[in-house]
Amino acid sequence: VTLLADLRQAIEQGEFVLHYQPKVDLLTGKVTSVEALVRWMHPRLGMLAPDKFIRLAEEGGMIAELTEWVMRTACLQARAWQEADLAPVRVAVNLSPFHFQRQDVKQSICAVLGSTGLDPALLEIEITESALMQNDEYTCRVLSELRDMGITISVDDFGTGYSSLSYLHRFPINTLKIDRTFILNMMKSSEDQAIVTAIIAMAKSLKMQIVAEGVESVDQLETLKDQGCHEIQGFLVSRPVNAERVARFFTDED
Ligand code: G
Ligand code: G
Ligand code: NA
Ligand code: MN
Repeated sequence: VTLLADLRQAIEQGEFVLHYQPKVDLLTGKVTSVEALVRWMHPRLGMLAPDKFIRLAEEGGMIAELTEWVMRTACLQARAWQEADLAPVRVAVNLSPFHFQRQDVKQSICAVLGSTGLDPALLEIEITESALMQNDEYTCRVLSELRDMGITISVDDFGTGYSSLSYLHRFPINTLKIDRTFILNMMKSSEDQAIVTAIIAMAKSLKMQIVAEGVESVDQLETLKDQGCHEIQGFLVSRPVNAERVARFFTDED
């Protein structure tokens, strides 16, 4: 059988788990949000990363179902953390552009919030810069409605698309996440360093929060802090880990 047939079954049988990666505020050291990253526990192939099956789910017309599972699981987890009296932390879910372009995307998000009872202020959605540009009027309207509900809107992999300043400011965006390729190259390439500096300055002038992805070293952290970057995410803080382990980053102990 093909992986596509397996995936159909996996969705019915719930063979997925979520790992979470924290985003940390550089001034306070506190976790602001955790990004939910899906993994497929394949019965024969073991744990598969999303690059092995998200495209397949998109092409096979299963992405909405998979995303609904991800949202529901992430929202239930965020509620559980909230009820455990941990410091409030948002959960961030990646939305595929295929899913986002559906007419019922807002309804599906509302349905998940309704059934899980999560405060919308504790939900964040991440959409890629390239997804923003597709069908921009529809995208802008849906994002505005979601933001009016109190949901946080983040733009993922920023810097890899081609949005201009004038374009970006029309969208109700809270946060830009600088793509990790720029962070990776920043210490050895002055061009990449210049791009990071420019993105931070631009985000600040647009009153957006800025997150650097893929931060692996203290040198990167220090440079980003000097430039006024607000938050970091990456292996330096933590790899994506299960719900229990990520909660250690926002318990008040020690
Ligand atoms: O850690 P990692 O290998 O999980 O993530 C690889 C890529 O898969 C990232 O670009 C991430 O945004 C994407 N991804 C992870 N989880 C999801 C998900 O639930 N939905 C979608 N659409 N993409 C995801
Ligand atoms: O595109 P998205 O930003 O959602 O991608 C998240 C992906 O990046 C996941 O595959 C995650 O495991 C990976 N990732 C997260 N932090 C780091 C890091 O510090 N270094 C590297 N190389 N990859 C990272
Ligand atoms: Na992401
Ligand atoms: Mn990203």
